[in-house]
Amino acid sequence: PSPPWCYDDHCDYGPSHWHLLPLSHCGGERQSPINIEKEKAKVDSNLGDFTFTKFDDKHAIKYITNTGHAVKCVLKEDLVEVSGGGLGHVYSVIQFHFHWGSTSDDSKGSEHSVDSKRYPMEMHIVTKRKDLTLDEAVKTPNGLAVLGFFMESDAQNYSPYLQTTSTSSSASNKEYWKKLTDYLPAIQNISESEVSIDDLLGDVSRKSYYRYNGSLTTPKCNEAVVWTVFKESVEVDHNLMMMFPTHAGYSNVFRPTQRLHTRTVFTTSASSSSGSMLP
Ligand code: 1SD
Ligand code: ZN
Repeated sequence: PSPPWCYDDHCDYGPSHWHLLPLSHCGGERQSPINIEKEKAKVDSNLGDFTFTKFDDKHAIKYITNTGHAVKCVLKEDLVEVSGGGLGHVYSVIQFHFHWGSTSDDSKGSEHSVDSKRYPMEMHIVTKRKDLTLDEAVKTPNGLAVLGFFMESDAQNYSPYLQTTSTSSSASNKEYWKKLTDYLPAIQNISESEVSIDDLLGDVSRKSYYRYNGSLTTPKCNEAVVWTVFKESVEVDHNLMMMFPTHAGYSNVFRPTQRLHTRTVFTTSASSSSGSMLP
C-alpha cells in the first residue's frame, strides 16, 4: 500500500513531497488546482450549456464517508450524468466531496482561486467518462471531468463593509445543507440520505464557467481531468459550513496552487449572470 500523505507537511508526504509517492503524477505539468486569471481566460464558443441528468434525485447518494482527507458522498452507479458543456462525452457522476479551511478563517479553504481570491470551501463533483472503466479513465487525458463549485459564507453578506465581487446564489438551499451537515457528527456510519445535488447547489448559475485541463488534486494526481470551475458561488449558511471542520476532525484540506505551465484557461463568453446591461 502507498504511504500516507497529508496536507500540512507534518507527515512524511505533505504537498511538497507528493511527487515522491509511488506512481505519483503530482510533479507533472498539468496539475490542479490553479489560480484562474480572469483577464487571461480565452473565450471559447464551444463551451455551451450542460445537460444535468438526475441531479434532482434525492436517493442518488449510496453512502457518505469521512475519508480522513474529505467528506465524500458516493453515488449509486450509472445514475446521475453530465453531458454538453463542451465535454464531448457523457460522464457519470461517481461522487462529490468538499475541501475546506478552518473555523477561524473564511479567507481560504477552496482549491481553485480566481484572481487570487479564495473561498472558504469548494465542492467537487467527480465524473467519469461513461464509455471507460475507472482504471481506463484515470489514464486518459479526458477520462474524468470534475465540476467545481465555490461555496461562500452567507455571513459575508451581513457586513455592510465587505463587498463580494462574485455573484452568489441565495441561501434557498439552507434546509438541504442542514440535512447534509446533520449527518456529519455520525459520519462513519451513514448509508441513506435524502438530499440531491440540485438541493445543495440551489439556484447557482451553471452557465458561466472556466475550463482547463488538469489533474486530480490528491495523490496520485493523475492528469486525467477536464476541469470546470463555475464562476458563481453557492451561498451556504456560515454555521453549517463550519460543521465540516468541526465534525470531520481536520482543517485546511486543500492542495496549494499549482503552476499553469503552457496551459490555457478557457471561459464561456461574458454572460448576463454578472453585471448590468443597463446604461
Ligand atoms: O480529492 C479527491 C479524492 O478524494 C478522490 O475523490 C479523487 C477521485 O478519485 O478526486 C480528488 S479531486 O481531484 O476531485 N479533488
Ligand atoms: Zn476535490
